Amino acid sequence: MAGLAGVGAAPPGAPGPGPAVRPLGEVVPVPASVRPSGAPYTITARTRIHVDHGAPEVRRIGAYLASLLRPATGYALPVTDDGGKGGIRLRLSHREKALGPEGYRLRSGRLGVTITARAPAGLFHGVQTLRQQLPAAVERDSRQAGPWTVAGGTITDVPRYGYRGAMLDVSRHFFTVAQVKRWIDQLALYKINKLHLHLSDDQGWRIAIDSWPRLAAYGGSTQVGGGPGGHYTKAQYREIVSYAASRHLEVVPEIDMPGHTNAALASYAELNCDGVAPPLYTGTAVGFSSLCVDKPVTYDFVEDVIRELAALTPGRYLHIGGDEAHSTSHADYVAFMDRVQPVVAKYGKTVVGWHQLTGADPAKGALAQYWGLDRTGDAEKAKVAAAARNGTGLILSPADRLYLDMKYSEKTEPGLSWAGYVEVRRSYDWDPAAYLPGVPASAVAGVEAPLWTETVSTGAHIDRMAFPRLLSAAELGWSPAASHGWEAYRERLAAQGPRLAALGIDFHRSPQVPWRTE
Ligand code: TNX
Repeated sequence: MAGLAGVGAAPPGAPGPGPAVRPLGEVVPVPASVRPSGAPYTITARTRIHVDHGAPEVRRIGAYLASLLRPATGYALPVTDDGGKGGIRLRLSHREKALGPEGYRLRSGRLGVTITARAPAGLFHGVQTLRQQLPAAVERDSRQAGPWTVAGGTITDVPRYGYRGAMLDVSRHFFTVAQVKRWIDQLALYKINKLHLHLSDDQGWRIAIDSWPRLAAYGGSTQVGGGPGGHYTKAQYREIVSYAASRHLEVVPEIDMPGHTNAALASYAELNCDGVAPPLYTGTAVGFSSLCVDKPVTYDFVEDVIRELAALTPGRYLHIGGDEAHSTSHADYVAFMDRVQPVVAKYGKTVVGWHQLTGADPAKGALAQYWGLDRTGDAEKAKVAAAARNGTGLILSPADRLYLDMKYSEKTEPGLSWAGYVEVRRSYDWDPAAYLPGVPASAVAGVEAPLWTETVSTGAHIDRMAFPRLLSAAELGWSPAASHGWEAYRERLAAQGPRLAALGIDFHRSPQVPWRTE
């Protein structure tokens, strides 16, 4: 990429007024086009944030930007729509068709920085780029020394894929609303736009369902290892959804079925084929539970859950799981999916399922989430590819690339290793468009990095497992294929180290990355 060679860089260790100016485009994910030119812009005590007149979404993004910059700069940074030149400007322009729903242009020069987008999400992503152009100290929550300088030039940026997701499994271990909000803020910094929440599994049911109250009250009362578990009330869940929306993320809720359902089966005896409720489960085995595919009550249950969840979901997708249904016969699995997918459509949502769904008949418009490995057999890959050629979109989450719960190496904790060890280079160095043979590029909706939590039980664990591998998923999902290259990536990643540290994220200091200090 042009222009990354040390714009304004001071010699290492040189005394100076403050941190060197970060070269334009030294951000993750790398922008589609970077043209350094002209003088830089320095944010000062007099800087104002100008937003379009009469555009509440733009004003909200302006206020969000101000709240990011105020603590460390100590500046007032008023947000204003009363005109005036210079400073930071956020503007929507419906004529900028090429920027699409998420793209933006950032122009920086002596007098100011202007971010232009066609839609609010683009402005929000442009704000993340502006943030990353500033010194890492801007992330600290107390006043720091400046200067707060942004290199001069123009970035024009649009995402490669519309689906750029991260998953949090709140079932194996429960995480609080505050922990989920922190996760959302971390995802937003890297332009992730989907938050997939794995809300139910054998070990816990985490969302209140009014028509089946024991699901959360009893089915949510424990977790892996036997802790107290927990669940979200509907009000708490709405709070998560609206916080995500404020960060331009769409929540994709998952109720995993027909397998991974012990928490539900334990809560209601009638859901079991033999009418006997099993005990709650706090281990980590998979594949032992199944809803009773022949019982009418199963479909009352499924419809009630989908109806209530759809009502909590402004987003387009509802994930119905469908993985590892080892205790369901193939015929039952197909019959179950044939009945359940239309219910999702009835409540206005689009089906997402784990890629085993391609072994049944995916509904029109459904997305299948591939979680196989490089070494997954050709027959299974071919089944997924055939579905893709038939119109099923794919979300790629190869377990030996993007599973954030895999250990980095033999020596790192926590984590599993059934898909192998996944160091940073492995998570980054592959191409979603070429990953599965026989899949048309247009069938790839995007990528997602799932964080399963059998071994992940604290906020510090989340930080260490997701960072820095989450950034691989972010860059694979956003940046153009032509920009892909490990050597340049690891330098840009290295520059994120001080930022992550300033955010209080205790990330994995991978030996593959020449981490910088600032
Ligand atoms: C496989 S991926 C699972 C999960 C586990 C995960 C652990 C998938 C759809 N199923 O149930 O938590 O591996 O890595």
